[in-house]
Amino acid sequence: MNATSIRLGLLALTLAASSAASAADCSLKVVEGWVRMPPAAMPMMAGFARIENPCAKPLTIVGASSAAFGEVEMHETRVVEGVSRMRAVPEVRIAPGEAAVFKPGGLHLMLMEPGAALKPGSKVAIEFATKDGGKALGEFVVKKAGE
Ligand SMILES: [Cu+2]
Repeated sequence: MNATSIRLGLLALTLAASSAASAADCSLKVVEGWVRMPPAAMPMMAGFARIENPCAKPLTIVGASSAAFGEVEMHETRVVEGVSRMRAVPEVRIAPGEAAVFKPGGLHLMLMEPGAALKPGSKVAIEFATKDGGKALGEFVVKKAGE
């Protein structure tokens, strides 16, 4: 092996390392997060947010979790034959430069088994996991229903 091939080998290694780092640096951005507090104490509540994908590749949310809740699921509300129903959504794929909007009447986070009693104005953190092993943390403000 001569000196030139060693240098080329090092250059290739450096390039591979830097592209891996930039891929890991890019993750979903969670904005405008809020939790809807039900009018009466309930074992579950709903969370909403806008989740943006600023990365160059599609990202797929495969789950969410929070220390404030026993379990977090992704759900979608749909009106079927005049009746509003919701179903669990195992994955949400977001194209590069696009956003998934979790909002009342559509996609939402189902927040089960709240731990401490939540008060309007308090904040909870919810973390999203993507298929590529990435994570994104979002801040959610608790609001009263109807606000
Ligand atoms: Cu639901």
